[in-house]
Formats: sequence, C-alpha cells, structure tokens
Amino acid sequence: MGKVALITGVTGQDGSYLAELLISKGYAVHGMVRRSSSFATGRIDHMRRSFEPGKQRLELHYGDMGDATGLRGIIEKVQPDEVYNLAAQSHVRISFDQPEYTADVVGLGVLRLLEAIRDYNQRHNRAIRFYQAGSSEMFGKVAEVPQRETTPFHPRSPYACAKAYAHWQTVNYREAYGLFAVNGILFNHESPRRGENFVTRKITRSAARIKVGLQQKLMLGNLDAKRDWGFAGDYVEAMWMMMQQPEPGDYVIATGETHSVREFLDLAFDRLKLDWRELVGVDPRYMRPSEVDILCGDSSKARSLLGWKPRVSFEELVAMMVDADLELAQMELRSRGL
Ligand code: NAP
Ligand code: G4F
Repeated sequence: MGKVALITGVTGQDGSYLAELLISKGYAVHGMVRRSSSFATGRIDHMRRSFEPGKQRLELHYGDMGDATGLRGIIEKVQPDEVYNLAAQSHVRISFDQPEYTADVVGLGVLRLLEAIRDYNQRHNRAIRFYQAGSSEMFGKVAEVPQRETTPFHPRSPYACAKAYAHWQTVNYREAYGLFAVNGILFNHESPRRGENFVTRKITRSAARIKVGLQQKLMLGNLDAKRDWGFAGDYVEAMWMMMQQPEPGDYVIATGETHSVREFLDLAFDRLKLDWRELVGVDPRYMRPSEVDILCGDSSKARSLLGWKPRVSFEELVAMMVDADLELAQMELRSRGL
C-alpha cells in the first residue's frame, strides 16, 4: 500500500505542484478545498480527471482552516500518513486590510490542525507527520544577510506575525508531544501558476498582455524591494524531503541569490523586447505600511542534510513565466476574435 497524504491549500500554486509530485511517487493524495461560488480548481483539474475508471488520483474534501470540527472530520476520514499544511491567506499586502482574518486562518488555523492530529494520533496510536508552510517573511526586518534557521524573526506584517505564531506552535507540538512536525521556511517561489496579484506574475502577465495589445500600462508599488526568488516546482520537492527524514526539523529553502523588483522587470520586459521604463508606473496603493526590504536565504542545512538544491535559475524562471503568459495572452486575443 502506498502512503496517504492530505494537502490543505491544494488549489494554490504550491498545492498543485505538490499533489503532482506525490501522485508521481505513488501516494493517494487528498486535498482540502474551500466552498466558493465559482470553481477554484483550475490548477488541479488535470489530476482529478480519472484516466482509469474508478481510480481517481486526487480526492477533494470541503473544509476550512477556520473550522476545527471540519478539520477533525477530514483527518478521521482520510487517515493520512502525512499532512502538508499549505492553506493560507498568503498575500502580505492584503493581510494589512484583513489582519484578524489572516491571523485566524494562518495562525490559529495551524493550531486547530495540530490539535486534530495530536488527538487522532493519541486515540489511534498513529504517528501522522505534519509539514507547516513557513515563510521567509518571518525574518522581516532582517537581523543578518543571508538569513538561516537561527536568524531571529522580526515580522513586518499581520501575515508574517501569524506565520511566526504558526512556526512556534509547530515547534512546540514537536517538543511537547513528540509529533513529527517540520517547518519549511521557504523563500519566495514562483511559477506560471503563481497567483496573478503577486509581483512576479503581475509583471509577466502584464508584460505579455502589453506585448499583444491587450493592456497599456502596469502599475506597481515598491520597485526597490529585493527577494530571493526560486521555482515552486523545486520547492515542493524540499517539502517532501523534509517529511522523509528520520528526525523532524526546520529548514530554510532558498536559492541564495537576491534580486530587486527592477531586475525582474528588466529581464521580463527585455524578453519581449519592451522597455519597462516607458510602460510601468508607481501607484502608492501597492505600497505596504511596513516593508521587508531584502530577503536572501542560506539553505546550507537543506543542501547538506536533505540533498536538496534548486534546479531552475532566476533567468530561467523569468523566461518560463514570460513565455507561459505570452501564450495565455495570445489565447485571450484569439478568444476575443482579435
Ligand atoms: P496560494 O497560491 O495563495 O494558495 C493558498 C491556498 O490556501 C489556496 O488553495 C487557498 O484556497 C487556500 N486557502 C486560503 N484560505 C483558506 C482557508 N481559510 N481554509 C482553507 N484553505 C484556504 O499560496 P502558495 O503560494 O501556494 O503558498 C502555499 C503556502 O506556502 C501558503 O501557506 C503560503 O503562505 C506559504 N508560502 C508561500 C511562499 C511563496 O513564495 N509562494 C513562500 C513561503 C511560504 P483558494 O484557492 O480557495 O483561495
Ligand atoms: O510578490 P509579493 O506580493 O510577495 P511577498 O510579499 O514577498 O510575499 C510572498 O512571499 C512570501 C515569502 O517571502 C510568502 F510567504 C508570501 O505568502 C508570498 O508568497 O511582493 C514581493 C515584493 C514586495 O516587496 C512588494 O512590496 O514586491 C513588491 N511589490 C512592488 N509592487 C509588489 C508590487 N508586490 C505586489 N504583490 N504587487 C505590486 O504591485
């Protein structure tokens, strides 16, 4: 029998890549989805279509990080070996508009899930393993460059504060109850599946739409911020690797390179032979009340203990995203009969 995994946030960028990875490894994969008025399963529909009758590769369950009873019900039903908690209100700027909701889902939601797992393990004499999607945003106003597992946290947004709470609850469940619980402290990772209101995807999507004449201008916020950007497909491998170790621990996952938003613009617009300086404006609406100026990760621990390393370079990542968005823009053009 293969292993059983439960992924919360399966409809998101990382959830979709992780589900693909686990299915390729022979797992039975279950995903938790929120009820919404329109379908949110665009990133995972290809895994739900059953090619062999009766053999669905990905099974979905309705649930929400705000609903402890529902979380317990899903754990009882799925009886997973591994739980990957990827669900979050994951947009930093929006967390300033919805601080309480973000704290509830991103912070308390993790406590609800940890309690459900602890209780299930105890009653059934099981040892479900738990992965928490931690974030480099927790380093915030950074104490050192590059940031590693021992760098102190100084979170700068409601989102980052909630992630820091979730991080320490995960550590505490490991120490207090012996739960196999790991924190992946992942730096920014992107892909053609990235949400359209994160800066990388906003840039590649807009550049492509400008190129084909569907859009005139792109408005952004802080162009000086620096991030350590990797490819999401590489990062979900690290999640799985952490869960296969003999002992649980916390790991920084990063490329070790940092680039500004301006550098991202340079590469993305150059690929389409456009000059972003003529096409991009700054709108204060996209600025944050407190900003994280620079993130750059030291993933030596993951590289030596897990044998993990990123495969896709910054330049390849930008090219991959621009090319995918150009294809989408051309499709949009065709669908409008233009
Ligand atoms: P994402 O694309 O925004 O996906 C978030 C997922 O969480 C979606 O499936 C979303 O469902 C679900 N979700 C949101 N609120 C929920 C709730 N109340 N109950 C249940 N599910 C809920 O995020 P991502 O980029 O894949 O990131 C995955 C995780 O890694 C997140 O926890 C994020 O904070 C963390 N992280 C991401 C990065 C990064 O650079 N991508 C870096 C560090 C950490 P809907 O589809 O219905 O909205
Ligand atoms: O793409 P972003 O919104 O990502 P951010 O804030 O770094 O957060 C992402 O990475 C975290 C890991 O470090 C995750 F935990 C989190 O869930 C999320 O996936 O913004 C990147 C930078 C920021 O400095 C922002 O101020 O780009 C700057 N920026 C400039 N103009 C913009 C824009 N960001 C967005 N979203 N939209 C803009 O127009």
